[in-house]
Amino acid sequence: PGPVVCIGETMAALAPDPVAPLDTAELLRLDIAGAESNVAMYLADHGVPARWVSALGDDPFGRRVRERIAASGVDVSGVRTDPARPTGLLVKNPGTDSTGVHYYRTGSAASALGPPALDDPAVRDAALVHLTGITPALSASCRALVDRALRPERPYAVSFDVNHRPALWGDEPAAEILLPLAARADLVLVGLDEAQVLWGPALTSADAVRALLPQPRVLVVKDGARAATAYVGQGTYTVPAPKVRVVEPVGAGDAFAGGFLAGLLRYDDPVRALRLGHLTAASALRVPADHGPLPPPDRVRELLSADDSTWN
Ligand code: KDG
Repeated sequence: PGPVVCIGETMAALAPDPVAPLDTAELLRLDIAGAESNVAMYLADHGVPARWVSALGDDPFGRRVRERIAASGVDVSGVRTDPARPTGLLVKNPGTDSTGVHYYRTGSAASALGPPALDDPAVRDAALVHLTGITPALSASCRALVDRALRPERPYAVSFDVNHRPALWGDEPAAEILLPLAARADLVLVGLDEAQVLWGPALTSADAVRALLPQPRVLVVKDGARAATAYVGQGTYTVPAPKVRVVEPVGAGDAFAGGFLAGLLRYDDPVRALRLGHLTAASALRVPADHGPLPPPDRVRELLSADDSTWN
């Protein structure tokens, strides 16, 4: 089979180090941030061939993003350089309860992506295309790209992480646009909290989300630090999340997606896929950056085949 092709924007990211609010921070660390390339990097960590398709500016941030992702073992041959537009930038503002994000990405190279990106040979041989709800928020052309990737006659399967980013667009347009897109995907990942924000407080259980989204063959509903439930065909599988000492949560959803997809592709077993999702998310939760190191392969194998009582 072809690679998993992850399409979406990745930016340069600045975050205060040591952690402090931007009002008082003196030093900022330069990193990269992008949901879809995070998924590609975690897939590569798990040995699954992954390709990231996007556009970057012809600037130092763009070169840094490309090199960092390539160094993680992801194929970046389908990433275009746009000489007319800059690479986007994200700045993190740590607060007492949560981390705020400030985007400087309007008019970025990736925001000019559109449906023609899907005609690139880098996409045409995909076994699976991974998209997120960030992309339709970026521009009309990006929304058209996602819409076209989900056309019924597509030659690849599509996984879609709802990934609602309130800082990019309001809850209302997001709710209206993301639900029909998710309904057309083969595999959907969504947080229970995010489903409630988007589609109503009555969605208090994974089953309620499945009732709202009965179409995708695979639906994964993540209930934060508690558990994740996968609906696969007629089956329902719930796996509790391991306890983790959280350093910084951003990137954990992408890590979960990378682990889950790798598990499903490798083992065709929803429970192992959910476990690999949780284990990979834990790697992101333990570090300040979006991408953290996986446990050693022996430990991963041991946890995947543990019985239910030792798993948690
Ligand atoms: O999923 C983590 C992302 O939120 C982060 O890396 C930046 O892609 C990003 C976005 O658009 O918020």
